[in-house]
Amino acid sequence: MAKIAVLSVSDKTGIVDFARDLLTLGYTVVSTGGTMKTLVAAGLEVTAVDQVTGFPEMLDGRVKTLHPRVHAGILAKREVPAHMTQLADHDISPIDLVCVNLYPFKDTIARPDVSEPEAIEQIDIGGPSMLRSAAKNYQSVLAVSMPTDYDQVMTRLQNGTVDLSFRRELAAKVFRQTAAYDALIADYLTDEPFPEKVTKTFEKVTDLRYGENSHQTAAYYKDPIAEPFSLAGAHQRHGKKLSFNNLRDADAALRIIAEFSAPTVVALKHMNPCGIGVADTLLDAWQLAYDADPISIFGGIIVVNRQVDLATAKKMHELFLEIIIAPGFDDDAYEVLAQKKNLRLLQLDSLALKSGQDFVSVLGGVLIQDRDTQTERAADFEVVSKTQPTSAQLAALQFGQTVVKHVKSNAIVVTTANQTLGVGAGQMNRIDAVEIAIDKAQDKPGYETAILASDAFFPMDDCVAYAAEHGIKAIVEPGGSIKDQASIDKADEYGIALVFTGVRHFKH
Ligand code: 93A
Repeated sequence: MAKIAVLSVSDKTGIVDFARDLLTLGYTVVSTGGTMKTLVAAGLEVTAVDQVTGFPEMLDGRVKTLHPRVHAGILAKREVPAHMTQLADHDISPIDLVCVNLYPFKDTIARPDVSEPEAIEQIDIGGPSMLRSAAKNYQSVLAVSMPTDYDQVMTRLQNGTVDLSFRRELAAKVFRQTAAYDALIADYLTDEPFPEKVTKTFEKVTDLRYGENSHQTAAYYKDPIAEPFSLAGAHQRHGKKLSFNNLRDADAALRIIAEFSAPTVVALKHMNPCGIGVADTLLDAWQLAYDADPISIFGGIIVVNRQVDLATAKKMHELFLEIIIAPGFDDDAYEVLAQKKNLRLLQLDSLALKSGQDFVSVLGGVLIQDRDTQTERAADFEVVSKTQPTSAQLAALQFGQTVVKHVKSNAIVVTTANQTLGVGAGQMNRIDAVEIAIDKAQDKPGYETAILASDAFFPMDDCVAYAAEHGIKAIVEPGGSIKDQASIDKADEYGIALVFTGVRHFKH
């Protein structure tokens, strides 16, 4: 008896060749409407599925293959005589291979104008059912669920090297795929951002050389509907493959650049900005970001929000850098930068951070929270000191406030209106962060106009006192401490400006 293959695919890529090879191997090919049309048009001999079921396709194609003649043919255990007898009693032929790819639900919901009824119509029921039946019975039935697998499946069929482990691998692929398919549908139909059970799944982008350290294996996965403004949306133009730490750093840097519209350069190391410059030209912004901390920028991750020009590229080329991310590179700038074999050049068209959720792994689970896309502007500030900030100071306070939310807590930054001068990151107490930021800043040009920004309130008046004693004239912090008054009194004692934002921006 000829072996039977059921072919029912939405994505017709490669299906004609695959079917032709199956026919050559002696298979009977059974197919559904559109797939059959494609195969017949290519001159292949195909049996319509309704000839097998004895039942017409109905309900606009909603019921095509959902029939015991199909599913019993797939699910019968060949080694169980009673199963085979029952098939024979009902004149059902066993099915040996199922090749299905599903209605394109993901592509459908990615269309901005799609209506819910249109999306619902693209929920495949019969396809996953056949695949799951085949995968459950993988010992006897080959479950082929991806066009990228056709070649390997065919080669193995031709060589007679379809072994159990390969069958099992294909079965696992099916269940992974149908699980992800259903998760996407569940997410599409869910309005609350935090449902009872999180159904989100991720797609593998690539294995990584290693994780945070060389003894840790790692891989990179992306959201199936990845945002354009994300590393998954970036195009790597040059250089070594991104590492685990590169990806995390680049992600942190992207979140910062999204805050700025004027030409900006963000230099980042170990998830914290080490230099940020904003200017009228990218070259000037580069110089500010570089001067902010010429030591830390070595081996840094750079993100800019303008096409990289030759002059800026030449400056960048003088340094060892890990990554440069930009919306584009002038041809001559690219040539200069690409001279370094390992330097990773990434192009990202969109630089707008959308709201969404961020995931953090903890032992035994994940934490999910809304992304911190809120940024306070000078208009949101409440001046609590007797001394009013000048308009120049207000601009600097706004810049510092924008930057400090991207620094690991406890975080303090000392900045001008367009340049970071000192970054105190990740300290276990706030006064240490203040001391580090001021220590790094105080010998730099521009310090005399610098302000200090804090990601969370001052628990005591020591931070204000230390800053004032070291020449800082204006400070921005959220406020909200029971000892706020002590900090306000200290500011008044020194005659400096203190403003509250009312919003804390911890970054743990
Ligand atoms: O509408 S369905 O859920 N009902 C079915 O019985 C069924 N059988 C196969 N979708 C069904 N399929 C799907 O049709 C397959 O998964 C495949 O994506 C598609 C192929 O249809 P056609 O051959 O008509 O292009």
